[in-house]
Amino acid sequence: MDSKTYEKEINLTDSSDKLSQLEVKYLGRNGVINDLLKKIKDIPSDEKKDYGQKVNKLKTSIKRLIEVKKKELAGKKSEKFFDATLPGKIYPKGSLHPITYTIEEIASIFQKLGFIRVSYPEVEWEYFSFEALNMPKGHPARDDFESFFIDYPEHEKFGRMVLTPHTSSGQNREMRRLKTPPIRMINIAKCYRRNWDATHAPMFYQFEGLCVDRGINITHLKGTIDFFAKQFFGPDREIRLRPHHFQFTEPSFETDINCNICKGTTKINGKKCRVCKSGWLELGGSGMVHPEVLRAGGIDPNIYTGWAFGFGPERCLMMKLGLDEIRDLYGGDIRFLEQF
Ligand code: FA5
Repeated sequence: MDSKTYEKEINLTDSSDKLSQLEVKYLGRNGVINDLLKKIKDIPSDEKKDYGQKVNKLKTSIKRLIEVKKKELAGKKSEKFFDATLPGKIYPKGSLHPITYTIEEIASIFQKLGFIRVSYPEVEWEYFSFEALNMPKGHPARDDFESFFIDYPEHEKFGRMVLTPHTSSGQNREMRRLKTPPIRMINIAKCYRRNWDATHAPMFYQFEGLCVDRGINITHLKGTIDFFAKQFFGPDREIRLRPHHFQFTEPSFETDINCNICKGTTKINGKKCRVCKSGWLELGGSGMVHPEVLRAGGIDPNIYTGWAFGFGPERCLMMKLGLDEIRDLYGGDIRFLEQF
C-alpha cells in the first residue's frame, strides 16, 4: 500500500468520527492490515518473513499517525472559540439607596454654608432626648415623640436608654463637644417612633441644624431654610413657615412645602390626597433655641443666641420626586428601588 494514501487520509481528517472510521478501515478486524496479514499464506516461504515485517511496520506507522491525530483533534475541541463580535455580558449593578443619595445631597448643601456634619448615638440616654431639651421627667411634650425605650439598667444621671426619637438629642452633645460657640452643626441620623402611615415610618432619618453664636437671630434661620429649599427643590417651589410649639425652641415654627402629589388641591381623582392635609406637607420643625437648652449645654444665653431645625429627608425626597408612600423607601422591594 502506498504510504502517501493513508498518511494523506489520516492527516486531512477534521473530526473524531471520521478518524474512528479510518481506524476501523485500517486497523479493524476486517481492515486493510488484517487483509494484508491474511495474504501471508500465499507468499513464498523465503519472502514470508520480509513481508510480515513490512506489514507490521505499516501497522505501527498507521497506529502512530492515528494517535497523533486523536490528540490534535482533542486539543482543538477544548480550545474555546472566541467571537469578538458578540455583545458583552451585562452584569447586574448595585446602587446606593435613594435615601443615602438624598442625605449626601442635603449634607453637601449645608456644608456649602459652613455647617459641620456630625452624628450622635442612635441608642441614646433619655436625658439627651428630653431633659436637656427642656422636657423634664413626666412632661407631656415627651408623648409627642412616641419613643421606644430599651430594657437596660438606668443611668443614675441620664436615665433610661431610648432609640433616639429625634436628632435634637445631638444638640446638647454638640454644645458639650465644642464648649463655646460658634456652633454650626448638621446632624443626620436615624430616628425611631411608634408611627406607621403614608408619611410616617417607625424608622426614619432626620437632619438637624444647630447654629449658635453671638447675634444669631431668626432671619438667619429663615434664610438658611430658604437656601436649602431652593437648592434641594429648585427655585420655583413654595415653602412656608407656620407658628408651632416645641419645648426646646421659642418661638417655634414648622416648615411646609406645597404638595406635589395633589399639586396643592388636596384631591386626586375626587379622593382625598393621601399625603397632605391642606395642600401642604410638613417637612420639619425649627425655632430659636430655648435659653434653658443653651444653659443645659453650658452656654450662657445672655451672650449667645441660636436656632435649630429638624427635618425629614424622606419627606424631602417624596416632595421632590412625587412619591406618595414613605414605606416604599424601606420596603426593600427591588422593583421600586431600582428606579433610582
Ligand atoms: C421634631 O422631631 C423636632 N425635634 C424638630 C425640631 C428640631 C424642632 C429643632 C425645633 C428645633 P417633629 O416631630 O415634628 O419635630 O419631626 C420633624 C420632622 O421629622 C417631621 O416634619 C417629619 O419630616 C420627620 N418625621 C417625624 N416623624 C417621622 C416619622 N415617623 N416618619 C418619617 N418622618 C418623620
